[in-house]
Amino acid sequence: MPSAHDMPAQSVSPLQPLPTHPRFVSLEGGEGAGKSTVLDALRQRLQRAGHEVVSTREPGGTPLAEQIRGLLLNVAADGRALHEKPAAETELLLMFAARAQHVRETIQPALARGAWVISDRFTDSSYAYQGAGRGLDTGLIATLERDVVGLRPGLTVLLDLGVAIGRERTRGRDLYPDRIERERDDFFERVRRAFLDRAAAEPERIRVVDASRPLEAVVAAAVAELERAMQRAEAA
Ligand code: Z5A
Repeated sequence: MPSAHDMPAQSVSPLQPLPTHPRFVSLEGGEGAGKSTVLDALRQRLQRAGHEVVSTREPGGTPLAEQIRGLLLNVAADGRALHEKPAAETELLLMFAARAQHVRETIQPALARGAWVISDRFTDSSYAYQGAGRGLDTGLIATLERDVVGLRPGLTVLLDLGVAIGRERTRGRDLYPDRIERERDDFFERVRRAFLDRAAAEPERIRVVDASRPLEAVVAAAVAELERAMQRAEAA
């Protein structure tokens, strides 16, 4: 009988079904799409209905994961790099190291006690940025997702926005953009395409909201998606 080492590596499809949780919501999209404002509106809608809500973000969401976020994104006060550029694989593994901690320390305990969790980004971002953006193998990302995370949100609101509009909205916000924001437009075009492809493959979970509209319209569309998710969670 062949040992595990003799066997071909198992390929995991990035679109394979994983368990979803009805009270777990993620927000995805490019920069300037309005995730911060939408997250706040979703949190308020849930709180009005009497729910406990944990709002969190990735990379981050625990003290250790926030430190990893700093390693991944921060630049020095004068805009210079703090260390050598991480290899794409390093970047991916640090994203998943932060996520492993986030899931175990923040997300799972909150879901277990009956709270709703809203996360500004989750694993779909790794497929989009490290997979499509950096060109890493999506089979590897799927393996990490299955073995390290093992959970998908019940609802992902994808705030879809053209790259140029996103840049325009965030222009002048930070003196120095973070390490990933410094990428070129073709990187962000690939990221956007990957998010839309994932939404087309999982239309029930990933709901696309046109984020080029006025903020009130974007918020209203996202809240409508949340209300459907609240009904599903009641029925579950
Ligand atoms: N990343 C990764 O590579 N892999 C991963 O697995 C994960 C993350 C989890 C950090 O994310 C980076 O990590 C991110 C992906 C990578 N890098 N990039 N680029 P982040 O979420 O912290 O960074 P971000 O996406 O760049 O955040 P953002 O630019 O702050 O986006 P936002 O929260 O969607 O934008 P906002 O702050 O709500 O809005 C920005 C401005 O636009 C603000 O002035 C708003 O008033 C304005 N705005 C927003 N919506 C509208 C509308 N509809 N009309 C007019 N003005 C608007």
